[in-house]
Amino acid sequence: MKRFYVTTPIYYVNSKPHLGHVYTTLIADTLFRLKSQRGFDTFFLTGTDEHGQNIERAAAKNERPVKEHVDAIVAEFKSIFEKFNFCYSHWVRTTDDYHEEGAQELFRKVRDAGYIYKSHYEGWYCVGCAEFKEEMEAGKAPYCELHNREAERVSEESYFFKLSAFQDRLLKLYEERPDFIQPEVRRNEVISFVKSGLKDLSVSRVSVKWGIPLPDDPSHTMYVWFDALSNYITAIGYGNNKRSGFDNYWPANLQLVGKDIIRFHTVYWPAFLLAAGVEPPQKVYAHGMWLSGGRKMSKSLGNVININILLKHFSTDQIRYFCLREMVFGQDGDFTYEALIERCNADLAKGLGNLVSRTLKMVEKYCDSNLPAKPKAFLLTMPETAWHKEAIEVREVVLANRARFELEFSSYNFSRALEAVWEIIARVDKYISDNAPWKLAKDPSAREHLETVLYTVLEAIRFIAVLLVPILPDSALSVWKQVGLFSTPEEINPESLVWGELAEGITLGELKTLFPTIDKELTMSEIQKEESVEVTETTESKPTENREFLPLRPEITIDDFAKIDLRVAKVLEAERIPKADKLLKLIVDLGEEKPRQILAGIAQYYTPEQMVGRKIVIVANLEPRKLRGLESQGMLLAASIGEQGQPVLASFLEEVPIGARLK
Ligand code: ME8
Repeated sequence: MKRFYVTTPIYYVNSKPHLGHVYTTLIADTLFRLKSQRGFDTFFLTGTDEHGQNIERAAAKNERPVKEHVDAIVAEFKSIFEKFNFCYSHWVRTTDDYHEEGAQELFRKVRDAGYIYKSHYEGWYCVGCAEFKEEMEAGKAPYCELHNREAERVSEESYFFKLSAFQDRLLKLYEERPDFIQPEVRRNEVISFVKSGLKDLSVSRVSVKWGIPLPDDPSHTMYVWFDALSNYITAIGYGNNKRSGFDNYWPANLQLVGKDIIRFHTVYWPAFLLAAGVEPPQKVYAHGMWLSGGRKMSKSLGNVININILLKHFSTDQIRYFCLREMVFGQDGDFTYEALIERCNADLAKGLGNLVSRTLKMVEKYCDSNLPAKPKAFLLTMPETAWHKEAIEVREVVLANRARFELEFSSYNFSRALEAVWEIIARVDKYISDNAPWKLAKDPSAREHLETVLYTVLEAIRFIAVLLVPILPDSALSVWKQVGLFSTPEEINPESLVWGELAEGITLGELKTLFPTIDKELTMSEIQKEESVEVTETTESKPTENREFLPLRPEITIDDFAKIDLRVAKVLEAERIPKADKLLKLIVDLGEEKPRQILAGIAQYYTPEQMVGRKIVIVANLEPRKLRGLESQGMLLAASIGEQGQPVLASFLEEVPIGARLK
């Protein structure tokens, strides 16, 4: 029996679940359902990443014990995933006993193979990324653009993993298995990263307490990524006897991740496995990111799509459809409620929903709610009439698009796979309009023609339900029941679905509206109101959430302060910098002879349009420095707030002239 093991990343429990987390999980869920339907022995793993400094700090900020904090967030994740009816086979938590045992065993195997040594780590670490950062300039803290803060100095004893010994082996792996990393663009990025040289990796911390102790040296905790990545095998019994399935399911067929964490999954992860003598997974697919208003959806920016608001207005099937149809898998996509409503109305209500409802109403009316028998058209070797011929032609369109659907899905082209189904819907709609069953019903001599049309359309609908059930599980089942069919569509393998086997003498089930048409204006105004309440609530609760007070820096004299020249400047131009997602290039007027160029790590929080014309405060006498080959002649001031250090620009309530000095 063929098997299919699919995993999602395990999500950090330092913030609530949002659409991004739901997205990866719904793709895994769809693939899991699709493969199960096709007879595979399937396993679907998701879960939570619960260790590390970041989580330790998030708990401290909420003033509760770490375990209590992680349990509460895990419960939130689970309740959202339950609402989506995700049918994961197992939920792994890195705080589970078996996982700790298994992760320690993996570490032991890597160490026994000679790839771990003890040394001293002297360098920089970004807690937000859980990543060690390269020093760009001697003695200066590297700046993390993603978290808008400087990395922290770490100087401690540490165990190292000999990542440098794996450069050639990894490159060989990428070459021998070209589809190990998908899509191609990510594969190329990873190859050039590895070619540029790999340094040994610090894989333990003494200063972090919330983690898995190292085997034989519990004064160290395991590096969070070593701990987290091992979940994919500990959850199926590697290194422990509380779980099982490793021999059957490993190597995983597909590990789904967002492109933000590709390097951990395609460089560190296979290197750890190779070191321990375990085969790497078959494929790592890194999908794109949902953006909101052109910017990466992020909790600190406040532009995440709130799942509760989303679920209040849309069914899980509508959301699943939109996510798979709208975003070209692998690329970034912009999420807007307007686009979601449009898709729901055009494709689901007017498209699929209308086809099913008009067809079933005709069966109700013209056939007394009984499905017509298999027509002659499908029994003849040569069609006798033009309408026989047309019925056969519709069948061919259905069969061809079933094949296209399978092909596109197997290449992860979800959007195109859905287009194939909607091509069937369009063809069948046209078939109905051209043959006008409502006219045929008035003419008793046209009975065979009428039943041929209805049967053909019902067969097409049966095929559509079977194809769509992994994507729209509730709606496909509803169609099935409304038609009056037995069992469920998910029990039917589309590959063995035979045209013309629609059982005879079936009576329709109860008819229901599949997808109501959404009133765009009304829904948008409701959503906007709910979002503004949500924003106020989050902002109002900020002071309690944000109680952390960073220690003051050492005292300075007024003369020290007087050395800093702070000035008001006006932004004349602003633009994004290609290949630097986080930076904006600003041209600012300080009242000097010539405007200055400033590079600021705010692109994820402010658009160029928002910046132009705005007055800001800059450190005007800061030594210029180069970023991405461009000179930055000053630094703008912003408050750094929230977990991610979101910048909020310093500004004035009263009018201030350009060039004014702050003191
Ligand atoms: O990185 N669009 O956890 P995490 C699409 N614990 N997908 C998104 C998204 C967005 N805007 N935002 C998040 C971690 N995701 C680690 C993983 S695995 C051993 C450890 C999805 O909570 C996407 O899958 O930050 C991304 O890779 C993941 O959530 C990051 O989740």
